[in-house]
Amino acid sequence: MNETRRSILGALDDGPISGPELAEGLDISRAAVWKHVEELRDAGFEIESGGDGYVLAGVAAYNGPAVEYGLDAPFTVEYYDSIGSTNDRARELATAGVADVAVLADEQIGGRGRLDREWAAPAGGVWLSVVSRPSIAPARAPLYTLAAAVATTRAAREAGVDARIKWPNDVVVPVDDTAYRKLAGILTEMEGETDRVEWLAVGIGVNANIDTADLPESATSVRAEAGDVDRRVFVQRLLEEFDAYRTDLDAVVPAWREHALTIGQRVRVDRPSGELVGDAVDVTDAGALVVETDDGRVTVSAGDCEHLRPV
Ligand code: BT5
Repeated sequence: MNETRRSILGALDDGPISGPELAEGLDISRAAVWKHVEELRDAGFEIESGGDGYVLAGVAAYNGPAVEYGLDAPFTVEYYDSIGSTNDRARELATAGVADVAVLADEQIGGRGRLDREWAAPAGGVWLSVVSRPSIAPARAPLYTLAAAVATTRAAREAGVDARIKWPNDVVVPVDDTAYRKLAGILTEMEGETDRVEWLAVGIGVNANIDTADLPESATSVRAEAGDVDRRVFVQRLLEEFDAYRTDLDAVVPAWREHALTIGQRVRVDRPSGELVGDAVDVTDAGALVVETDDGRVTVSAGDCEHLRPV
């Protein structure tokens, strides 16, 4: 956001404040104050002018400045009404050297899941990709995916949804003991060398204010579970939680376990090296799933996991 407009919003926080006071405080003309206020109004900030001056009555918009305003995390937000994939844009920014940017869109027309699967991303969802440049070893990178799952789960639970985590990257809502519907998915992409991550782009897709008719059959949405959510506040909470965990990676797995649906379930895991069936018993400190099989314990660091009915 433009620095002057950010300062005006800051002053309005402690408001009401008059136009002349704003002009003097920011060392700009009264006409310039008026112009900035109009632009903020156009961006969805409900600025009222009364006898005592300007007051910020609310923020109705869902866009970059609106999400940045009041956000307690160090991200700038790049917003699109429609984009191919926020992860593609995040990769571009990451390759150009940018850090701590969140790319946000109302709709994606080329949304991607893992392994180039399609991701349905109609208008009304939360489609978000966050670029970080952490100094961590690549082996710790999966913790970023788990951190995103925890952050998404927390934001969804605050919105009234019974969200749980299915290893490694799905946020789901249980239907019964073994069945679930997918609320959100996470796609982490990275660049790095053997001992150092250069950047991580964590893509988070949440079916927020969407009818389930517009989603794959196995999906659910915040709308279907709990009614529509204020996406601006939802994204802020998600980014704040994600930031808290990415800066405290040791706290990620304990928080993940708290919300995990997978531990204790009979699972089938599809790995690059073959299929595995057994009981999921734990998640390691690095985020790998520990499965008790007929042939002993196996630790799986990546794969697709399906919860099975108990035998
Ligand atoms: C994922 O892949 O779950 C990762 C999804 C990541 C999406 C975000 S949105 C922001 C960012 N930009 C992108 O382009 N992507 C990221 P995976 O585990 O492979 O699951 C994909 C499977 O989920 C598909 O094959 C469908 O079966 C199902 N699916 C597709 N769209 C869905 C949706 N909106 N809700 C629930 N399930 C969906």
